[in-house]
Amino acid sequence: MTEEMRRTVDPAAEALMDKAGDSEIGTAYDRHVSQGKRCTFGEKGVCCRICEMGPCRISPKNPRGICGADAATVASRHLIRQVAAGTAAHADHGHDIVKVLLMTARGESQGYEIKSERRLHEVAKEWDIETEGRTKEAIAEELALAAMAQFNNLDGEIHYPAARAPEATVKNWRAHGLIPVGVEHEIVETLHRTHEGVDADYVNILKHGLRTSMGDGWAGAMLATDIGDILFGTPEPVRSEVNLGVLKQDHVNIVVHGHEPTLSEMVVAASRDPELLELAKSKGADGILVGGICCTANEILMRQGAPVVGNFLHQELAIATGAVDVMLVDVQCIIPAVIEHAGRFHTKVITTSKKAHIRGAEHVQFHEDKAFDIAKEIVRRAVENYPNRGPVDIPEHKNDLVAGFTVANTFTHLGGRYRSSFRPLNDAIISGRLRGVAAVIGCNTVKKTQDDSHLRMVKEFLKHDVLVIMTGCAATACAKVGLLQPESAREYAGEGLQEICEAVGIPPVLHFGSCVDNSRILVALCEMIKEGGLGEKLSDLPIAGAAPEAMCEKAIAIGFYCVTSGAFVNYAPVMRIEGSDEVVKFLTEDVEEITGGKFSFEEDPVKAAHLMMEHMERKRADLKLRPLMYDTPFLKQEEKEPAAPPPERVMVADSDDMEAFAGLPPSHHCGGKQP
Ligand code: NFS
Repeated sequence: MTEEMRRTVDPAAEALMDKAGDSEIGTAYDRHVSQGKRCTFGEKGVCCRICEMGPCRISPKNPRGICGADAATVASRHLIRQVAAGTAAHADHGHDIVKVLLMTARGESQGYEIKSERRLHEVAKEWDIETEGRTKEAIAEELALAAMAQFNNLDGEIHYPAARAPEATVKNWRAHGLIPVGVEHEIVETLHRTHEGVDADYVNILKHGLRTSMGDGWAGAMLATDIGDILFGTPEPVRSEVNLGVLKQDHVNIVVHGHEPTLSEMVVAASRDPELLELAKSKGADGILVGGICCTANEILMRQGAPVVGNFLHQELAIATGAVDVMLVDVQCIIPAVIEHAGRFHTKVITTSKKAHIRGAEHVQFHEDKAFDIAKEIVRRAVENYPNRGPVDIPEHKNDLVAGFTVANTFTHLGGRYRSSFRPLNDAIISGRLRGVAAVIGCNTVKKTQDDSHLRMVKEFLKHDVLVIMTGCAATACAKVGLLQPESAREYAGEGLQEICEAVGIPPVLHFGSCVDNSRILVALCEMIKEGGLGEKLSDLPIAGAAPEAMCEKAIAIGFYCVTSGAFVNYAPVMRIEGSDEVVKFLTEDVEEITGGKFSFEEDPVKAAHLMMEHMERKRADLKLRPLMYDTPFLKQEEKEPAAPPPERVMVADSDDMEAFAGLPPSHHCGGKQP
């Protein structure tokens, strides 16, 4: 089968795609093409690689593996291993930030301080930590130790679910045993349960996946956000710029790429060091620019207003500008191919984490007790590399954006009152001005046209009076076309949403930060229930979530904890589960009985938006809310949708091994397109 697909809708990316592709390694899209058609068993989640007697390939002809495991057992085991890996990534990130707080409280770190004492006090109170008459260091030390224990607790419950979620939701979680005892315990148990010869009941396996993912959203990620806010300051709305055009020809350009704010915050500070600025001048540069790629970009954007160079699929393209003097990476979403691209230009790739070396990169080991010195050393290497640049090719494209929204600041300034309250949001939903809220999050993937699904889905929501909250690469995609500016409400939003945006002074698309900041969205939902009028459980809310261009295991874990928290989540491309009807049915139907949330796997972003809005309508009806003030009926699933944008590139995939899989239904009710 030949699949034609345009690679990107971003003109800046388009401008560099061929230049980056014209190399031995090519771009991720080129490598996607040369990988050809993937093994259908792997793609559908029924290639079992758990034990050494296999691998076993489950099909209608061979419905059992050597051990007797069926398709549901195989697919669910592999899936929850992915959930565990995604949870581990966010947990390890959270753990490292907690460690910096502990070291800072004890005076053992370098360059860090407790920037938000207010947030420290707020969080400490939630943890029943005495604040009266104590130094911020003493409070921070106690909080850090309590937070640290969340990771390796062996009994009880992680702290945040009961502390923050509505009572009725907590009761339901407890009834189904869905609150982790500790983050690491559930990850370890996932690996044990899915080991050869242990858990073989797909329902029991998937329920453990739900529980494990809670250690991400309601512990690892939530701690990363809270402790990050304490250490680096709570974000406030901030203006900045986005896309490859933010790189500057006459500046030293440092691109920070990865996830953890601990190093990138220091690099931003070091880039302002007078001695280094002087050195840059002596090399002929007008200044030092620090821009970000991937979620680290969102961290320094939210708190420092640093420009965003791009999202996941921009990492190779940024190097192809020839203007990146150092690409500094820590952990996650860093593709090893950047090394080959850097080799064609003067760019130095510097790895900094003991967990993430890449052969061919320079390695500067990061240590929290020497953080500022290390950051300065890295900035110095960038400055010294500036004179080595060859021809530079920076696309002109960039756009303005507003970011920095949080639970505390989004609805603070309404009606002259300066206190955080979700009343305006709840009233807007109850009165029918807003249909609901959609969280659109997650990655870019070569299986989709870069940014296209994010943009089409979000525009569909705006048109139909749905307020959109975004994080991660999804937020960057929408920022690139100007959707994160207040002015975009006039162009894209329905009347009701426009009224809200004008009254509150917010864009129709709110940037809530990096992927760990999806925890801010969970807390916002809790606040909506607390505010009253929208039900008792998180699953009562007329809200939905989506990851329309999902790529990594973290996105699977996020999807899982959102569904466990009661949300309807559209996840595309479909997870590797289609080899088992039972697993698909559990995730798209049966799980709703347990958590109130469920998945859909619709590939078309506009149709997916319709499914999500249908869900909001059902919740509105259950809550007996007024009809929408400005009714803008959306097309139903079965109605014809406008065609996708015209194909420009040819992506080839053959279907040779489809026959080997003959007998399995080609497409399940999850709407996934089959190879
Ligand atoms: Ni999150 Fe995937 Fe990566 Fe961030 Fe971007 S790809 S799930 S958005 S950078 S983690």
